[in-house]
Amino acid sequence: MSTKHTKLTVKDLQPAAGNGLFDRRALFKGGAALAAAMSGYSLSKSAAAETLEDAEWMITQGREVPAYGAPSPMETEAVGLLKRRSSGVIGQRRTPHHLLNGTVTPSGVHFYVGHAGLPNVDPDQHKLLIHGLVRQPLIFTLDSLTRYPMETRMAFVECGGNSAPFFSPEPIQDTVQALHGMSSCSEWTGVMLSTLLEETGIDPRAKWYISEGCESIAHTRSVPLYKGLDDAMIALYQNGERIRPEQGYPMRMLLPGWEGNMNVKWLRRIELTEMPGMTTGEVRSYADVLPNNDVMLFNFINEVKSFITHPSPGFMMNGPGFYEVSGIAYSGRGRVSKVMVSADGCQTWAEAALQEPVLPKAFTRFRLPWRWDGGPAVLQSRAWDEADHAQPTRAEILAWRGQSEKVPAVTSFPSHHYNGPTSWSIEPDGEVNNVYV
Ligand SMILES: Nc1nc2c(c(=O)[nH]1)N[C@H]1C(S)=C(S)[C@@H](COP(=O)(O)O)O[C@H]1N2
Ligand SMILES: [Mo]
Repeated sequence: MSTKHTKLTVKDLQPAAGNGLFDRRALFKGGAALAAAMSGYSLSKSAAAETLEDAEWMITQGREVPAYGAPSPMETEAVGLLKRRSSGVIGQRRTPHHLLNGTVTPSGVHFYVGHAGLPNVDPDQHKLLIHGLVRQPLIFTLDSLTRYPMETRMAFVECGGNSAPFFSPEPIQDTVQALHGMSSCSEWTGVMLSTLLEETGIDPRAKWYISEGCESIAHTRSVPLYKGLDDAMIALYQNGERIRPEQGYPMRMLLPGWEGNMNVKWLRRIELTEMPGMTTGEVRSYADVLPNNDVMLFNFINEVKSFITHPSPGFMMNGPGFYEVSGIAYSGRGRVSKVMVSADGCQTWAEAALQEPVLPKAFTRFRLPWRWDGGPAVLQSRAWDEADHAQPTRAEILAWRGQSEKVPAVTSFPSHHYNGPTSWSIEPDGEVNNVYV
């Protein structure tokens, strides 16, 4: 064990909140010594006490290295959850947040939502047209786009339907993958839309633009032009390699922090307009009907959200002692500024450590040391962003979003834009459940 850590004992540490949460600074001071002190056992046994046994893989030749690598074949669990549409086409894949750590979603388990399967786009034939209220309509090939200056940034993409199970009157028992898995974060590289609009010029009457995909159903969404000139990107690369077919190969509209549905994949056409197109995605699927029957038509920003991934449903706690509580926070308005965690069902709170770098409109990993006493506990996180928006309580979001009687009974509860909290109960037998507090 490293000797550079100060030896800490439990009584040196100030609990920051009820039911065993410790000050976040303890993470940086204590390290492994802290874990050992809190769990009441030594993390590494002395070498004299036990010898390591030879395993099969230590005495045989290793297997061949694939030209394109894949996760360990032992990681059979770390796969996306698939959901089929009635047509038989896979319509969704969800990210297994409970099996991941850090802030980047591996491309192979980036969530996927589509309505007509994956088009087999030939990059040499694919073209992007920018037209409408521009001075000079232009057509770009992949090759011509690659000659423009590019930018790289981290950004999450989240479906407006993510986390909808939390509107259910009774908590739905499932993994964080099933409940929050339609949100993922990648490093994206591409050409800023503003760069291309400098080339085409903009007619002063243009206030919106419409993006269209090239798959059989030609998915279409309207975007206010100010977003297009701010941080919209024609993304060509994802986590360093060409964007995956599921994410829109060979190019997608990336709108950092804005509703997934607007991030049009397999992008082929951008039309500058005076008015929005009033497409299915904006007037039907992603419009929220409020209890007073008002309809929120243009609800673009993914508001601040957080959820705990470790521990979470599916985990079995392995006895009382030290655990790291950790999870993901993000906001479509910018950086996450603070995450508070409770272990006693919101009676007391401790501030979590935010893993640096904290980037705008990207996943932020939060962590907090916790000593579980073996009794019942309820973990919940709550995040704030730099625009000073707080994640609402469940009561607040239900009061505001509720259920209109005029909503056709697709589901018995609202199904989009839930950014309230998530609470996990820890049962004395070690089971983790979804609960409402
Ligand atoms: N062309 C096209 N773009 C699309 C879609 C689609 O079906 N076709 N689905 C949208 C929806 S509903 C979401 S949530 C996001 C999901 O992005 P991802 O699959 O890369 O995670 O893509 C959006 N862009
Ligand atoms: Mo979506």
